[in-house]
Amino acid sequence: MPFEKFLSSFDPETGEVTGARITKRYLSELRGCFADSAAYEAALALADPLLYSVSTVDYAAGEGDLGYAVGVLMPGRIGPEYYMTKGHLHAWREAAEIYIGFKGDGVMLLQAEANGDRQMLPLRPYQPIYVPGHTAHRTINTGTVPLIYIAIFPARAGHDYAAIATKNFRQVVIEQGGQPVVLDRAEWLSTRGSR
Ligand code: PAN
Ligand code: ZN
Repeated sequence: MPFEKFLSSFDPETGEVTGARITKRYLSELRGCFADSAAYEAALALADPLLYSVSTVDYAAGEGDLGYAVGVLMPGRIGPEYYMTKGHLHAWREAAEIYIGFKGDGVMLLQAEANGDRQMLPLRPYQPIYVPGHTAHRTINTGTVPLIYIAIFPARAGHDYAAIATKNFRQVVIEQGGQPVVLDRAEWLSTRGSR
């Protein structure tokens, strides 16, 4: 059975992946991600909830190899801003990635490193999102149940969190009147500041 090890399985209802490496991210690890830093510190003073877990399956780490991860991102908000992943560029910038939603309502923010081109796209079943290389990406749960998705990437992709953490994503996704809206981060912050 030479290829048996290449069969894996996950539960799209819970995001559980048999035999996977699990990374858990708590609110305290997302300092600087949420635009409203006062709301962030106030929430963290009360509790440090689990925001998401990522189960990664890698087979080999050579050039040409692939891996995948199943993410479970909890519903919730900091102020009006929905729970999100840290977001990153790939350490190997050329590496692209494909995301597919399984369950829940979410979006992704994509932002090109070179010129700041940016867009919010829905993360849904049957609508794979291709994240090209050199593109920062962040996942956001805009719904009321855990958002479950798969990401398939070159094994060599790696994560560079620092580059986008410094510049930050230029867009924020916030709840307004029960609906998610995407706004320019700087403009939104200046509107709130002038209240
Ligand atoms: C995904 C992400 C996962 C968690 O596997 O790593 O959604 O997001 P952060 O890594 O930004 O915390 C992926 O994009 N891998 O390349
Ligand atoms: Zn990625």
